[in-house]
Amino acid sequence: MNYNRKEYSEDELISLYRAILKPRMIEERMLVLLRQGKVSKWFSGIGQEAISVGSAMALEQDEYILPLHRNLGVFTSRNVPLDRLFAQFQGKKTGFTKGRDRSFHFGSNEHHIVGMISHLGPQLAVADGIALSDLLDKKEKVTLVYSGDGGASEGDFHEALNVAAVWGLPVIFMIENNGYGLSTPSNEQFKFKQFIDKGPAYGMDALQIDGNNLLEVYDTVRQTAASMRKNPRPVLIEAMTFRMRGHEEASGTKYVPQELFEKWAKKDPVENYEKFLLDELVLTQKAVESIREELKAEIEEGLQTAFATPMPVADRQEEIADMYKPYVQQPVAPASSAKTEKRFVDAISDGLRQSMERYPELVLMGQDIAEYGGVFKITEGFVDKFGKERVRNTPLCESAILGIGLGMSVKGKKSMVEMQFADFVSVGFNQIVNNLAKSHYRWGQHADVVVRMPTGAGTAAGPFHSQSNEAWFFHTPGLKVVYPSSPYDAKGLLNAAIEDPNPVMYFEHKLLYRSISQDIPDDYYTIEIGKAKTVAEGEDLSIITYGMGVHWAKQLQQEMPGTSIEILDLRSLLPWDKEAVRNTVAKTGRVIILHEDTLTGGIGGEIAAWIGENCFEHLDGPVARVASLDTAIPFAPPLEAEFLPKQRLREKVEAILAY
Ligand SMILES: Cc1ncc(C[n+]2csc(CCOP(=O)(O)OP(=O)(O)O)c2C)c(N)n1
Repeated sequence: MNYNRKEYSEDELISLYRAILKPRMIEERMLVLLRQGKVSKWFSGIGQEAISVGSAMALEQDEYILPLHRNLGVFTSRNVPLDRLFAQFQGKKTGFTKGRDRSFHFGSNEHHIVGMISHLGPQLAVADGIALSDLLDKKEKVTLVYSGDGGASEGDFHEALNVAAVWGLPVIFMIENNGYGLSTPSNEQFKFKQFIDKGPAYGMDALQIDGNNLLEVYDTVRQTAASMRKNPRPVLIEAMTFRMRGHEEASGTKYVPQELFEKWAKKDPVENYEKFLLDELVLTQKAVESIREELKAEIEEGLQTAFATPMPVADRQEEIADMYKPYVQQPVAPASSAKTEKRFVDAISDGLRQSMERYPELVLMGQDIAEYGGVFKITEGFVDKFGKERVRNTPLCESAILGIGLGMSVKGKKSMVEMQFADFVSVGFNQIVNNLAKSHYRWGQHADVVVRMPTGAGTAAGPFHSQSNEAWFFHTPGLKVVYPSSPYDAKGLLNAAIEDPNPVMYFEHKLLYRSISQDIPDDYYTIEIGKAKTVAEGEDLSIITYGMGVHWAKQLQQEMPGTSIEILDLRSLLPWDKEAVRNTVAKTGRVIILHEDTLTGGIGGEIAAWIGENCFEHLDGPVARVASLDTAIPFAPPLEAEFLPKQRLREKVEAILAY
């Protein structure tokens, strides 16, 4: 192996040696512990350490790194204390996730590391978000993120690289090409020859390096990062390497030809570097021994501390509370009584504009939201007022943009991501339910992201522009879900959602945009998330609903003047207002839960179950649900009308009243 020491001092060369030896020695110890049954799972990076170590050592300490499952060397190079690292591997509370996630699935802002989720690819866009924040704040920083050759097949890889290229984000995409994704060799994973061919296709520079040559990795990343700080842009680096052990220790290596091990053993990154330093007389055998002794003592001490720490004791309250960043909303009242009549769509726009004024750190991202103003014109004129940096047109990369939102939260920013239609959130689903929703619980990093979604049917827009998909998110702890039904609530809840540091899914019904209007305060105000509103008082029966359901219920109320119907608008679905539900059930004793979403697995099921469990003594009849048919949403208006629950509401009301 050819090492070029260039102008690097002996101290630098030796510190690199210590840095690469440490993860190797930890791993060797881990393999012993694994055989003894003291560690449950281990993803080995043996043979690939030069990439983690060389690249991590090349960056400035406060530049973020987003490692994967073979990047132990990133954590050790950033001097993560070994007792905490081992406690993390053992599920101890003194680790980085309070025992809630395993192995390398954690981040530490103190060390400027954001760890992976199991899905691999989502990590890449989070790096984009961190880099975007730095770019907006004019900090001359780079962000480094890793991908395996297998993980690079995921759509997330394409989206993250594409957005980074279009937005000129200073991200180093380090591809560790070790020839296998679990047991699948490269030729069954992708057809192209090498990853550097992909860089120019995205419009970014790409370099290929010997990933086993510590100095080559270090020097390349140093130089690349220096140039990127001055001239922000993404760069793809393909590091050629080999995984000397199985995918994880239990899975074996039978599928890998023996010759490959023999070939790559000769290129061992630790042994070769050590030999180089000995040959160059930078190190003596004695110095090697003493460094090894020192590291061994550090590792043993860390292990002892971690093993001596007891397993966590579950505290139910803490477990539930930690799903969210602690935050007590203080509802803001409008500063004056001035009001103007606004349509639903204008109320949303008004709230968004005032939140932009209030939070300079808020960035809007969505397709066609800049000069074009969004397909529903909610951000019309925003570019002139706030500039293109804060009102960002995005490529059709929903998943990446949501991941970017998380990355921006790491840097203390707020983001609002507009889905062009709620239906399209499905392509960003993973980022929402696995990354944004779970991040605070896992390692204490909140996701300060609002996802706005034009939702609902009634416009003859067919199966993919009409869906009600709030139940997908209702079922996901860590998210908040709000769904206003009036211009007043739309503005107040949007402001509240943006203020809240947690991820909030904000549903806005398209059919309401231009069909309803109301006098609403001109000033900024917020409405408490989690509080329902009684929109009509009644005695005979309660309709618990939200969104368009509120309007259907109101219409029915007018059509049945002899019946006293109470209408409770939930407004927030997660959390939902159990107290208000209890009160209305206690008052009328007869309940219908109405929603536009399809019946099975809808929110009505949960609320009905809760009422059955908690308000049984108040009930004078069965808890009924009225919802859309369990089908996709049809296009033709007569079919759509049959799909929607509106026409079935009266019949159900009469049945429950007659019970
Ligand atoms: C979305 C998803 N699919 C599958 C897996 C299972 N899995 C974990 S690692 C891995 C192989 C990854 O290969 P590569 O990206 O080349 O990284 P390497 O393990 O070689 O370092 C697979 C299939 C996963 N974690 N996430």
